[in-house]
Amino acid sequence: MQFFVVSLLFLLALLRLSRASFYDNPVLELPPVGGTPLEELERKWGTDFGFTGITTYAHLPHTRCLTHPETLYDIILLGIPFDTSVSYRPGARFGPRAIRAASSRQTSFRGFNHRAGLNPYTSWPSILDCGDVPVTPFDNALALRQMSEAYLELLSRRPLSYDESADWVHPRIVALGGDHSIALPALRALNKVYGGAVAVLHFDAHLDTWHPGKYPSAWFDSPGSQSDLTHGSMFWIASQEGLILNDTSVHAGLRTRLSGDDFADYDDDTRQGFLRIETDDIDTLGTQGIIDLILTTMGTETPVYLSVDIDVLDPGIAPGTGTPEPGGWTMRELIRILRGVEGLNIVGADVVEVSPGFDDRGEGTALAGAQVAYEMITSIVKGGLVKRGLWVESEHTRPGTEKLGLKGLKDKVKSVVADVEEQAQKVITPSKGKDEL
Ligand SMILES: [Mn+2]
Repeated sequence: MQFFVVSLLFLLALLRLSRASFYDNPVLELPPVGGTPLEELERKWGTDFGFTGITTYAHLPHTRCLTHPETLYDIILLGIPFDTSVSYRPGARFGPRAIRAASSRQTSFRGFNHRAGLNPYTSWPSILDCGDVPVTPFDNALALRQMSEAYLELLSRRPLSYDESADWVHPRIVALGGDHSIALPALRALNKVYGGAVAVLHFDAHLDTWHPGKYPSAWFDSPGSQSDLTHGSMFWIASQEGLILNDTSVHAGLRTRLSGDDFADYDDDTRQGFLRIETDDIDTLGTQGIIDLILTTMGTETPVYLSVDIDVLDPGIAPGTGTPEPGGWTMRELIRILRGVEGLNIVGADVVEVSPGFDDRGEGTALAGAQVAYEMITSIVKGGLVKRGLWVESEHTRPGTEKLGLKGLKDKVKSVVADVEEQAQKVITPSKGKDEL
């Protein structure tokens, strides 16, 4: 009997030991965790892998905000699946769900943006995915009314982190298009809430400031009709309505063909007050030159609507879009420029024209769209920290990667070259001449 008890105890001890760690390595032991049963459930099952869960943008919590005014927020993702004013390939109505799916590998526990030095999802604001505005595909006049009303409704709500001294009196909406004409209802709502025109920073291969009559048509005889609204005319309409500041707005990444035999489209665009940065300018100015040009034109105080048409990228990178134009920027260049202008006062943003039916099988275009939204959210969150005086640059810089400046960079290159030469010298200098062997 005694032997039996001792054996049992020994067995139990063995079992206990064998449970200690999968790797039998005490360092990997997790500390004991206390808490309520609810906390225990959350601890066990509360996180997702990239591929699990109901699809929201970056696994953010979802509320159908339009019908739940009691849910407060600071920044929201809002799908606007409207695509019935495109001039070529339709399909951007599926953009929001494609961007959400492509954002799956973004999670709050691995959301640290190393380029910006912060994790937007664990920082100060409440960020929600508010789902889509249910827009009619049958009637563009009605759709425009629906989009304008929805945008205004959500923008008018008091933000959760309301703070007048930090200029945080309205929430920020990052809209997922949809075709580019969704920028018109956004601008109408922003003008109402901010009490005046805003500047537009517009990344696009195309101008989108075209007069509706620039599409030659014998049928164009009634200005102000529903057919005026296209994804190439919405900024013209917005300019006519006085929604866009006409001395501080910028196009970036232009490479569209122009109407007719001359630069008349550019002249029209100039009258609407846009500075034009063409795709090719990156070769002469570099990304930093483009960043400087944008910041000099727009400043850091002017309220800015940041609008990114995914066709600003090269169609080799982002083929899933309505009106592709060869010869565009790379995603790396776009990220660099977006990060460079993070100091702008962004009051609203969109990423549009992702049309997943034309995307590659690796969902490259949707991935680019998801990344653009992530960079936008990062900039808005960071801007909020700066406005609150909570951003200390040195605390957010990875040790060893402080900005070197041009001289520092040259010195670093020189020292690397010297090292390589020294190593090479060792390799190619034989200890004995061939003849001596
Ligand atoms: Mn566009």
